[in-house]
Amino acid sequence: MIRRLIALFCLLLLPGLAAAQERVVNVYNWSDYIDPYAVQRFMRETGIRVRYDVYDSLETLEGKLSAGRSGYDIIVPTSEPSFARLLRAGALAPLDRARLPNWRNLDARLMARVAEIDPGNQHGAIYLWGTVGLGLRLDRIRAIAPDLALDGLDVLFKPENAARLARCGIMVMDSATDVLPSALRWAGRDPNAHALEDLRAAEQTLMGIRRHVRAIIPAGAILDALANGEACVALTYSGDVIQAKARAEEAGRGVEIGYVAPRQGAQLWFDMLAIPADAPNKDAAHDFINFLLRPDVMAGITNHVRYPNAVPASLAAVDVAVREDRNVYPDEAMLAASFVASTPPREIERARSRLWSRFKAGR
Ligand code: N2P
Repeated sequence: MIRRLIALFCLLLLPGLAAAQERVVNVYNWSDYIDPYAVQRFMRETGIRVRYDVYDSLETLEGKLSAGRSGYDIIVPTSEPSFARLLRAGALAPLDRARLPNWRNLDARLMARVAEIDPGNQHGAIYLWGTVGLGLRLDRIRAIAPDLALDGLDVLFKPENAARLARCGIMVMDSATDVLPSALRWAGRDPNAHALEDLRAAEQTLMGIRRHVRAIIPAGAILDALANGEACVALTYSGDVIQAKARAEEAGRGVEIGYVAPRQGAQLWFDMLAIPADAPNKDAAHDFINFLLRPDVMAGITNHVRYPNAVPASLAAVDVAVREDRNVYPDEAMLAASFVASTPPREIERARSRLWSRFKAGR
């Protein structure tokens, strides 16, 4: 009898106790930006439950964070402008290195690049990085415009090219932050210039092709559109194109996708693992970051999402085809030609977002 009572007691009480002690980490990351197996493994190995939400533009991430109390423990902002801006606003927690033994796996040269905005790398570790460029549906473009040189942003931004390719689907990711620098560079301007005259040049570039653009949509939707053949030319993030290429190959319906990094020099970006200052589960967040910085885990992520990481020891376990793909890991010449976005002052940011609204509306 007593034993049965104890059993009943345990049955009623233990789940409650377990729930009270359950550890959780709330992750807010880009869409299509992790190996699902890594998340499963983390949960299995640590017993920490991962609640996972996604965004697909810096505008969305910053909007969520600037309202405060996002409830997230991990966010993945691009070093500039978003990470820099959040840091300046006091919205990021300093990282406790004592809880991050795998920090030593990080590439010191890459981390030095982001130390310019985060002295001593106190608030963030590079997760993945990449470029902004064009996803092209090669089979259709070859049929429509066999003579077209597919080596840079001319394919999209030269109005006569856009006109030729319009009927097979031109798309641009919906992000002023990650599109304007490439438009400025193509227009022969400093990609980080923000005099009114420069913004006007960027606007002219975008408006010049506007009527040929079928969709200005979130990067995640562009990935899908490339993979299923609906997009023919799309300005978006490198690894998203390479993921779309892999998906299209798998589907085996003859959709052939290629990535082109702008010949004039591509926008290069670094996405940072960071913890919001008001994160409710900072311990679990540190455990999650430390787990991601393991070479075997990082290799699985790069293999899955086709973005380079900042853990050199992971390379040995990265598939040769991914490691040797210059669209994933740019070579020295591509890196030398590339540029990194800076953080525009607030009033310029407003002018840029008004410009973007006009581009979206087409007037
Ligand atoms: C992932 C998007 C890559 C992040 N789908 C761009 N910083």
